[in-house]
Amino acid sequence: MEKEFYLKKSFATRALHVGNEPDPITGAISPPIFQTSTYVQSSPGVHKGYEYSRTHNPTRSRLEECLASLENAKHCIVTATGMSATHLITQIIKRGSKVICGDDIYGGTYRLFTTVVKDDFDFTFTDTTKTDETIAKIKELKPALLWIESPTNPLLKISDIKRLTAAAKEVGAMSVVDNTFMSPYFQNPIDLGADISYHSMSKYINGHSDIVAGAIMTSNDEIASELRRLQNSIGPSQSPFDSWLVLRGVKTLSIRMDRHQENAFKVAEFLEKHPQVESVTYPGLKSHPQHEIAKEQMSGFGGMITFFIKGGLEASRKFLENVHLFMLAESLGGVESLVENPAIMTHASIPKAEREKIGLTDNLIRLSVGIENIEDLIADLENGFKHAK
Ligand code: P1T
Repeated sequence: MEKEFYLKKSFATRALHVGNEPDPITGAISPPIFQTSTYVQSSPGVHKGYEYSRTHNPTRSRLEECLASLENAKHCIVTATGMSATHLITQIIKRGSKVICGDDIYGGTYRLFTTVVKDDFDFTFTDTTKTDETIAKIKELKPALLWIESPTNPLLKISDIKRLTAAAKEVGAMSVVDNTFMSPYFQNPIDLGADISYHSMSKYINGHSDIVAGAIMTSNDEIASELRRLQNSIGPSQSPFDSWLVLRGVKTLSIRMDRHQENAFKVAEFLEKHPQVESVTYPGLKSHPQHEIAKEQMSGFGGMITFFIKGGLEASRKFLENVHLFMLAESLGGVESLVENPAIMTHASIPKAEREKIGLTDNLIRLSVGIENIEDLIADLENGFKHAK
């Protein structure tokens, strides 16, 4: 069947079929893994479009096609990790430029921006949920790059992507939305005006906690070709086997996201009523401060929840030691439920004073709600609370 046939189908069908066309040589339903570093040429410079796997690999190309279609984008560049994708994006920005970035972001992104490329750019971290204030800053500073996470990791703050990316466009800034928490199933930032939708694919897109990977989607030809040039020059390319694993994992993205969300709603409602919980944050709850924007720009609310446990760090530690289905580990977005303490684990690279300024305190617990049976999950949380009294 022609590629065009699959590209016109709905999300769940595209996730399964785009890039997954049967192998033209053998008819294999599961696409081959081109585990090769190089490609034979019939004469110097005469080849079939592939020269070296840092630059291109047919298995990776299939994945890139699939992911571009899921984000309604023209292009996708897949990288070895989410962080290497972030670094690649910074490399297309002119040195000395200003960058406006959300003040609640993944700890590794903060570390990259504040310790690795800190002398290359002039960073301003700000609460991008304050739309008017942020637009005023964009107008005043005229940055080259606007970097938003929405929802944020870990506080699940939601920014108005349409208004902020429109303001960025007006001053000629490139806008990037880290869409890791929603996946392309629940949010499409490019449709909302962003130049780039960025993903750590180590999370929902792959969904099985067995690889690390990143993806950059864009419909801007210039940005895509510059990113490809830099990908080839710097070399953060994904291995063929990992590309194949993601191509397999993404097939079930829609049903996984539906179940993550269904379970997360029930867990959030359970936590909201729990006497040992100070407060709970889930974009689907009416109590979420940006619930209205969430409803407008997302088609679902995802599987991530954060809550503040009563009793400080000690209660948090006891809770975390006594949940078992929710495994205590960094990362998120896999089929299995995970739990962690961001202040000690994923966001430890942010100085304590900075963390506390944005409300990321030691009693904050982050849940990545998996697709297990919901009664089992709630019983597991109950057991944690029982020990945290
Ligand atoms: O881990 P890596 O694939 O390199 O992706 C980095 C990254 C980027 N953006 C967001 C929103 C992320 O959550 C991450 C990785 N986050 C974790 C490992 C974590 O536990 O939060």
